[in-house]
Amino acid sequence: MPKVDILMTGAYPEWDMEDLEAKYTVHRLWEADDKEGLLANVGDSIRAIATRGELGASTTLMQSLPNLEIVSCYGVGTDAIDLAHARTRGIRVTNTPDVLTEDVADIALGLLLATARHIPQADVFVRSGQWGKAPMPLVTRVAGKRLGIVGMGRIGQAIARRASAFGCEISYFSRRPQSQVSYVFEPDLIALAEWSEFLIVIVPGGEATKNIIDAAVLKALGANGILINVSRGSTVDEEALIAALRDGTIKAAGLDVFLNEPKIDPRFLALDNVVLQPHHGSGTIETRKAMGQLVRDNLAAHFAGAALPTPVV
Ligand code: 8YV
Repeated sequence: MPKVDILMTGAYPEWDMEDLEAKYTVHRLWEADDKEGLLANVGDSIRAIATRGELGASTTLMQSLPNLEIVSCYGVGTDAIDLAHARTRGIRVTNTPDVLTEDVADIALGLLLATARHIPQADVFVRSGQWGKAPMPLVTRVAGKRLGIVGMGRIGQAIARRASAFGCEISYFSRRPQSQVSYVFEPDLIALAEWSEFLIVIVPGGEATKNIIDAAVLKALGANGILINVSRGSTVDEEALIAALRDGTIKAAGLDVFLNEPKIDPRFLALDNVVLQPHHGSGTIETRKAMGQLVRDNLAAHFAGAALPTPVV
C-alpha cells in the first residue's frame, strides 16, 4: 500500500523526522528552492501538513492542496493556521497542548529572573575579568513583587503557580474571569499595568490580541516595570516597546518571541536592557519529544479513522 503523502513546513528533531519518513512520503517545503513548483507538482497528492506553531498553514498554502485532510501542528499556538478556511473545507487541525505548559512557564520565570537580576550581564562581568576591579551593579528583586499576568490559560496558571512560590502578589487580565483561580481579576489592562511591577504576556496570538501591549500599557507599567513576553511577537507593539526600552519608559524586557522571527528587529540587539531568547520556551528534549509524539499520534489517528488526541478543528 503506497505511503500517504504529507507536506512539512519546517524541520522537526531527527527522532521525529526518522519516524515520519518511515511512515509517510514526506515533502520538505522548507528545503525546496522552488516552493511553488513543488506544490504544483505534488500538491494534489498531499493529504496532511505537519507544521510548527510559528510556521502555521496559510490560506494560500492550504488552497494549493486540494486533497488536504489534516494539519498537525507542533506547538500549542494555532494563530498562524487559517482555522476558518480549515473549517469551511472540513480540514482537521490538531496542536500539542499541555505537554509544553510547564516548560513555557519555566522560561517565563527564567526570563523574569534573568532580566531583573541581570544574569546575562553578570556572566559577562565575570568572564570579562571585571570582578574584583569594580562592584557588580545592584539589581532588582523578584520575590514578593507585584506580578500582572496577561492571559490566564493553562500556561498563565502555571506561571502564577511559580510566582506564588516566589511570594509574588498576582493579578491577571483575561477576556473573562477564570473561576478555577483565586488571583485578582483585573479587566482593565492599563490598570493592571499601573499596579504591576512585572507584566508577563501569555495570551494566544492572532488578530484579537495584536498589539495588546501598546505604548499606553508600557507607560502604565512605568520606569521601574519589567515586561516579559512568552506569547507571540504579534501581541506587543514592537515600535512602542523599542522606544520604551530606549527612553526608559520601562526598565527592561525579557523576550522569547518577536515579529519576523528569526530575523528580528536589529534595534533589539543594541539595547542593554533586554534579554533575548530564540522562541525557545518549549525547547527542552523532554517537551519536544512529547510534542513530536503528539503530532505523529494525531496523524496516525486520522489516517486510521480514529479519534484525534488533541483536536482544535
Ligand atoms: C513551539 C510555540 O514550540 O507552542 C507554540 O505555539 O510557539 C512553541 O512553543 C514552536 O512553535 C515549535 O517550533
